[in-house]
Amino acid sequence: MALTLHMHPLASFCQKALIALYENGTPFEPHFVDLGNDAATAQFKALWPIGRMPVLRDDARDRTIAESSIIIEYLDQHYPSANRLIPADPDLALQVRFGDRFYDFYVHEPMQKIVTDRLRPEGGNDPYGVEQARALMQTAYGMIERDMETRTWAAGDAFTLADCAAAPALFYANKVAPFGETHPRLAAYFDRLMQRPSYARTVREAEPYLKFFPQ
Ligand SMILES: N[C@@H](CCC(=O)N[C@@H](CS)C(=O)NCC(=O)O)C(=O)O
Repeated sequence: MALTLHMHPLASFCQKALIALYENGTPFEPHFVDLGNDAATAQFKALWPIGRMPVLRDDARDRTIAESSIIIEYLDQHYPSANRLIPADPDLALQVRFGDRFYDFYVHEPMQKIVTDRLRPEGGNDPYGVEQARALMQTAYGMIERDMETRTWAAGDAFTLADCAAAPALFYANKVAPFGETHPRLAAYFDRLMQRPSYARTVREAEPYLKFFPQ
């Protein structure tokens, strides 16, 4: 198998890459990384010293690709399929890349801040940072609510890279800052994401591990 995805099914940024792979039925080997295991962590860091998942290894082209957005761009360039996740039209592509950045920076990262704060050792919490993250996420929710008045997917009528970014970000954001009661159009968009076969499969595969999510 040419492509190996170093990942964990529970990890939200890994889910983002998985959605892209499943959208296009791209053959790949999943390699689970257990960051709780020192040997596995050392092996992973030999591949990508930053130590954050996902990482795609392409043996056929002898390339190691990190960062979920770049992995999806790479797949779109070198393993393209029917569902292009980045449109050919440059203006549309810019809109899609903007959506990807928006969900990563203003939903996904604040969600991670809230979740990882729960895992910090006693005395190491950052309540002010968490409060800021919550405020940022609420602003993002409001913007999505407004955008979803006229859109089916994050960047328009087609499912794209921006939706790959949105789905896991919103899945976990909804657990730490639920939006179902307050943002109906965002909630309807999230339902569409949950019903998308590529994401439904990703969530199914994460289910055995969801008990490890810090509630
Ligand atoms: N910007 C990176 C973020 C990757 C990331 O934060 N991955 C998390 C899992 S969702 C991780 O590996 N965390 C482990 C750690 O921080 O030690 C991307 O888009 O791939």
